[in-house]
Amino acid sequence: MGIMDNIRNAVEEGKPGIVTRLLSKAIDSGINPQIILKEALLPAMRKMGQEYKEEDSDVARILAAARAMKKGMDFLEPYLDGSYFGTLGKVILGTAGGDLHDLGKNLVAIMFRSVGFEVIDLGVDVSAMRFIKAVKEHPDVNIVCVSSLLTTSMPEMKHIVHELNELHSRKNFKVMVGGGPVTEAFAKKIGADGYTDNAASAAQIARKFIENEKENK
Ligand code: B12
Repeated sequence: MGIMDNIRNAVEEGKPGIVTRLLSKAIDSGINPQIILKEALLPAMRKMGQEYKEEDSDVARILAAARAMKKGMDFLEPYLDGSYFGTLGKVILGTAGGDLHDLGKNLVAIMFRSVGFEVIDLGVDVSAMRFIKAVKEHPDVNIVCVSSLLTTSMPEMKHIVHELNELHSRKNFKVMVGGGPVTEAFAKKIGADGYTDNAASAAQIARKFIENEKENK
């Protein structure tokens, strides 16, 4: 097995120490950090996103893998070409008020960063007021993303999107929503522009939004 497989396995098995040691070895042996990201960390992430949606998934295992993934990204990020980050646009992201689930949101952040967005992560349990404040602080924001994993935080998601839709600057950015109980129909109903059920396609849709905007200018 090659070093890429080993990195992938160490992430999936939730071993942050081994992940950083292997990443350091890969960098030292001259492998392009972009390749490491695409061939080791992102496939591991994709697998996490799919596998851990199963209802009987083991929470301890999910948390360990997510921690190892985060350690790996933190280690790799300084080696990735700085000019690559934040060139596509700016994203504000958070989990809706009352909801503390952040693994899916964190994967969404990683995917957005990996395609070239700058991501401002507001964290979990984010109120409509904080979303609005962040949008005002970043008038150049292109996309606002709201995550919800609980049926009980979906009304809060609705409220957040409603408040965002009231802003004068609303035409300048898109709103995307996602997370376990969220559906395309719900997204439409509450007035969001986009929904997907996984982080990889979320980043692709976001990229399309930006490309379409540039074409229309
Ligand atoms: C891990 C977990 C936890 C962890 C969270 C740790 C953390 N740091 O996030 C802990 C143990 C803390 C937890 C707590 C609770 N949990 Co919980 N939890 C889960 C579990 C097992 C996995 C969720 C997860 O992380 N999945 C992995 C990620 C990668 O998937 P994801 O979040 O769906 O994200 C993907 C997509 O949805 C999408 N996506 C996500 N966000 C966004 C946003 C945008 C904009 C887009 C486009 C896409 C997108 O991309 C992601 C990657 O592909 C689920 C069950 C399950 N299998 O889903 C229950 C689950 C979500 N929890 C549940 C519950 C009830 C709770 C608690 C209330 C339990 C309790 N009684 O204490 C508390 C709530 C605490 C709170 N206030 O938030 C229920 C929710 C039921 C419901 N319908 O509301 C579930 C479904 C379990 C169940 N079957 O009952 N939980």
